Amino acid sequence: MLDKIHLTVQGGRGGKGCESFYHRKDHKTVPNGADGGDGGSVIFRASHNAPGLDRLKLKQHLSAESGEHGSSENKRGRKGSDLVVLVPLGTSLYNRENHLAIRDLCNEEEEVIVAKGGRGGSGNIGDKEATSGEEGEMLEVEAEFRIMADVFLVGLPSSGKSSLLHRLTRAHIEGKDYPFATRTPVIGVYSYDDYKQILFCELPSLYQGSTQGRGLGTDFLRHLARAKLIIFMLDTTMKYVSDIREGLETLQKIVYEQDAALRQIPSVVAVNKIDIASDLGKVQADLQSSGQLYFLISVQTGEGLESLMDFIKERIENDHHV
Ligand SMILES: Nc1nc2c(ncn2[C@@H]2O[C@H](COP(=O)(O)OP(=O)(O)OP(=O)(O)O)[C@@H](O)[C@H]2O)c(=O)[nH]1
Ligand SMILES: [Mg+2]
Repeated sequence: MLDKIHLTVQGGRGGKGCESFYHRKDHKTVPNGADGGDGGSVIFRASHNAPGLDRLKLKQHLSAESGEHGSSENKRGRKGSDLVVLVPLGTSLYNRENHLAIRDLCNEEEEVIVAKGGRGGSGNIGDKEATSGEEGEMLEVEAEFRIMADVFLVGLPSSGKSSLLHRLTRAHIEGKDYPFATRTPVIGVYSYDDYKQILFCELPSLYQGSTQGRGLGTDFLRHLARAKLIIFMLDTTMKYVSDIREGLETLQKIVYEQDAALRQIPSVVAVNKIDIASDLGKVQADLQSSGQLYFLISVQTGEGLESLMDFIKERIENDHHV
């Protein structure tokens, strides 16, 4: 999935104002050229139904319709139609020239005018001078899509992220007995109390080699920017790390080195597979010395999941910063 694209967007040109005269019977000439129509604007609108940004990659130049020229006999030119570009919720737009953010489109139907159409020119009616229409705005835009989810699962290979997501959300994924099975982010919806929902997202696994581009790399961590809670997930098998502390440090180092601002996002640690732990005492001691909030769970037996979920619900329901 392509998550970042560059586009040139251009508002429509304003139509020309008309210069024309009406010859009255008394031989006087009266100006009757009308104004040109305004050019259409390019508008980006967030929609659940929008296809991915990939589709826009095919049309790198997006322009709205120009306004029609004015004509004689006071006939104004028609306004050019706006071009409405549908993008997925969670799309951020930036101006590539000055690197300023244009808007984060995070709500259904939210929209922003990115390139305004040019104003139509004046006609010579009323003895005005006839003018040509203005050019529409032209802008180089970067559109970046980041998944909108509440809770992100970030963890070691085969720690049980897919299994947890499957158990909580019945998303059509299954735990696989080989590492890095999840190659792209996966979303699942957890529904409870009849109408409440929490959106979970599993990101591909991380381990020490990820920062050197091994495994599946780290690019997908961009999606964490709008997370309300990050769950750092490990397990008791120690396949990829020598102990829990090292595992946790590895995960957090990779995530926070990618973007230091991610430290502001609340996080919690979940250590899975306690059903097969060989030394749970050591795991607990390591976690306690890390000073971080943690949960011991087994996705397989269900142990510890209720406490973890109570914590997550409480956290998400009380999250008031947008
Ligand atoms: N014993 C035990 N096995 C588990 C538990 N949870 C998951 N597993 C197994 O661990 C393996 C990996 O599980 P996944 O859910 O695919 O792990 P993941 O973190 O999504 O792994 P990748 O995305 O492939 O890196 C699977 O064979 C699961 O059946 C658990 O609580 N106990
Ligand atoms: Mg997985």
